[in-house]
Amino acid sequence: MKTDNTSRPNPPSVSSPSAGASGAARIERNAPTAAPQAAPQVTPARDPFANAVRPTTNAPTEPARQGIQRDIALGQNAQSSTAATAQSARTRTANMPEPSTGATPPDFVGDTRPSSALAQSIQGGNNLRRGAEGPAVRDLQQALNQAGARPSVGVDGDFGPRTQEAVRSFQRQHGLDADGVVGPRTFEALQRANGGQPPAPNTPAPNVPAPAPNTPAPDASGFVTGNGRVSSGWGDTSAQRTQQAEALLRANGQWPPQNGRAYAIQIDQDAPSASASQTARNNFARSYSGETSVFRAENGRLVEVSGDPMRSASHPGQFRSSASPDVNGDGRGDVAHIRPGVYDYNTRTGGKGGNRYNPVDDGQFRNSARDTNGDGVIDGGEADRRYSASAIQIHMGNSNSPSSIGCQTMPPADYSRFQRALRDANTGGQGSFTYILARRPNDTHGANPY
Ligand SMILES: [Ca+2]
Ligand SMILES: [Ca+2]
Repeated sequence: MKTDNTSRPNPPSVSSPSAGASGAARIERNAPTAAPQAAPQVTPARDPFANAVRPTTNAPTEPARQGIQRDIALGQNAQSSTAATAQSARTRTANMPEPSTGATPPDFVGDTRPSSALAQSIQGGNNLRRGAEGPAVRDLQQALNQAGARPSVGVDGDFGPRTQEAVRSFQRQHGLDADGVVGPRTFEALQRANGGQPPAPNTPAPNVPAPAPNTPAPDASGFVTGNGRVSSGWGDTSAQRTQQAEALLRANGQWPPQNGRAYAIQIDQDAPSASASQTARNNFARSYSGETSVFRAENGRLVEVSGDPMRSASHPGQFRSSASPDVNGDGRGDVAHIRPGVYDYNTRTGGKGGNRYNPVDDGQFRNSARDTNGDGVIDGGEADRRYSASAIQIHMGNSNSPSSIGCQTMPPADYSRFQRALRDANTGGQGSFTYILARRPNDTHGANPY
C-alpha cells in the first residue's frame, strides 16, 4: 500500500532538516486560527475525491519522499475524461503536420531564387493554388515557414487546405488580397519576407516578427514585480501578452526561449487572506481565478499560439482531503499548494488519471506549501519550504470550478484548447514543456503572497 502518512500522525519537525524551532513556533501560532468549527464547508458535499480510489502503485519509495502526498485528483470525470481523450486524439490527428509524401532533396531550402521551381512556376504564369503539387509547392511551403507561418506547414509538395490557409494568412499580414493563390505579388512578398535570399536550412530568419501595425508597444516594465509576482493579468492583445510572457521568462531565468519548445504560462490571483470571510475563501477555492496562455519559441522569441488565454486555477478546489498527508499530526490531511515558479511537464498525457500532464520530476515540488489549518489560505508556517508534494498534474476540472487537491486545472473546453495549443507550440517535438506560474494581487482582496 501507499507509504503516505494519512493514518500516521507525524510531527511537523521531523520531515526536513530545515524544520527548526522557528517553523514549529509558527505552526503553533497558527493553530488558534484553525478552530475546527471554522472549517470551511466546501469539502464534504462537493469533494469529488471523497470516494476516490487511493493510488496503489508508484508510491514513493525513497525516504525523501516518504510522507509526501500523491496530490492527484483521482476518479473524477472518468467518463468525460475518456471522451476527452478520444476527442483529443481526433484533434491531434487533425492538427498533425501534413505528412511528407516524398524524399526531400538534401540541399532543399525554401527557395525563392529566380532559379527555384517556385520562381520558374510563377514566372511561367503558373500561379499556385489549392490542388497544385510538386517541387514548386515544396519551395512555397518552405518559404511560408521561413516567413513565419504559424502553425508551420508540412513540406510535402501538396497544396492542401493548410497550405492554403498559410498563404491567406501571409497575404493578410502583407496587405495582399487573401485569396490563397500565389501569384507574382505574393511571390515577391515572400521574397521580401525572406530577405531576398534563399534561407539556409535550420537558420533562423534574420528578423523577428514585428507587432501588428497600430498596436501600441506594450510596456512590460513594472509587470514583473518580484519572485513569481506580477502586477496584473494578461493584456488584451496577443502582442501585449507576448511581451508579458517574455518578461516572465527573463525574470525566471528562462531567457532566451528554446526554439521549438512550448511554454505554458499561468497568471493566477492570490487567495484572500485568512481574515477574509469564509464565504470569500470558499468562493475563491471554487473559482477559476487564473488564466493560462501558451507560446512557442521561434527565432529566439515567443509567439502566442493559444489566442485568448484559457481559464485556469493554480489552487486546490477544496480545503481538506483525506488523500493528503497529515503533516502536522492533527489527524487531518493537509492539502498542498504549489509556489510560483518554473516547472517541467511531460508533453505526452497519460499515466495515472489518464488524460493529464504529469511533471517530469516530482522533486520540483519540494518547496510547496501545506494548508495545515484547512482555511484555504497559505500563511505563517504553512509557507515554510519543507513541505513536499508530488504528482501535481495539469488536468481538466469541472465546468465552473477547479477539481483538484493541488493540481492545476481548467474547465473542459479550456483544457481542450490548452491541449491543442500545446501541440501547436511544441514544434520541436520535445518531450516536455515549460510551465511557469506567476501570481498577482486578488481583484477583490488585494495581495496575499507566500
Ligand atoms: Ca493536518
Ligand atoms: Ca491555512
